[in-house]
Amino acid sequence: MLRQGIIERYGEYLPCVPEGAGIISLSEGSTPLLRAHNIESRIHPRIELWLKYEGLNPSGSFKDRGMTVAVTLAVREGHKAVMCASTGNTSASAAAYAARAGIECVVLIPKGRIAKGKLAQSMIHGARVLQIDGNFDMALELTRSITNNHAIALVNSINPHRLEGQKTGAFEIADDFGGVAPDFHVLPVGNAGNITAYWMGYKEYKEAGKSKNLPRMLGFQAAGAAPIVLGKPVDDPQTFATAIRIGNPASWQKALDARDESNGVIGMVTDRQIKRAYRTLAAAEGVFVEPASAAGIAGLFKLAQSGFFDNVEQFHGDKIRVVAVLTGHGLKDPGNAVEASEEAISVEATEDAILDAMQLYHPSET
Ligand code: AN7
Repeated sequence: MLRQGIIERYGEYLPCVPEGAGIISLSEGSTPLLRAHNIESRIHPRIELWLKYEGLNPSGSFKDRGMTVAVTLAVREGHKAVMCASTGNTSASAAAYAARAGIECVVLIPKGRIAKGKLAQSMIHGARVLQIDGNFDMALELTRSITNNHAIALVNSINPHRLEGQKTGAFEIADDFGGVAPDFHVLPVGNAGNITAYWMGYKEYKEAGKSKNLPRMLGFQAAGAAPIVLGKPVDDPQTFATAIRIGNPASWQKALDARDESNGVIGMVTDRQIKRAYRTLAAAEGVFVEPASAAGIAGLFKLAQSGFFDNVEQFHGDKIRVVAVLTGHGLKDPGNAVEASEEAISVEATEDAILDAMQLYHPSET
């Protein structure tokens, strides 16, 4: 069967897309939900951990869910161009969907702070790639102003259609569990669109009678870029997880609402903690994500160590069910993967030298 895109699959919950609209889709969504047996036992004995692998979307990140809606409606409204500021993934997604729609795409990015794979995507899809000597927050400010004054559709997550599409991730999770939301929903927080959208999705699905309960939301920022945790904007945000290098999130208040309404937590994790989770996901589960996506897992380890899960209640079954959204694919950022790993070993092209270097085992001669 052909994989449906999210507008086809969940159109009845997307009233912003009118009947008969020409849908611009790359068959996004319907991503795997993987049980993480190897990691869950290291976090807490009571936890059942599931990974929502959003890196398997068409452009390699969760942004595609919102982008199919935003670009579909931009085209419907007669726009010939879309524009976004980006730490990389939004621009890659916007460039792909604009190419699909046959319209122009302009992306504004912080120079030298975009992972190589993401930059490559925007370029090969034919976007006009503009880089500034400045950070994401400045790029977003400029993009807002330009799209306000010109006939170009803004496709950052301050465009409400983006959040509408993104909320379908929550629907998929509840559907996969047979109409039950997890006890906890974990994700990294940058511009705070995703945490806002998931919370919106879970609430809507419960109101529609499609899900019995609501999760508690757990969001994590990088310690060097943690305005929501610190309670004030960060002028010069720093983290190796460049996707979430954001100092003044657009959906700040909505993220606080999601936290407070769900009795959740927004915390922060250091680059060291993110790096450890990044390697553990790849080495212990075979799941390769980009650094920002590991921030949620790092946060789970941290919360568990503080005793957070010792006394919490679970809605369903005998374990605490946790879903972590892994927002982007590891291939987005090959540079950080190489840096975080052991170096490749150069060997002479002989069997003896290779066997020597293998170390793991020396198979007996046959
Ligand atoms: C892999 O692409 O902001 O809290 O411009 O790429 O919804 O912003 C990316 C954000 C998490 C944070 N993980 O999500 C952009 C951009 C990855 C990301 C986030 C981003 P939000």
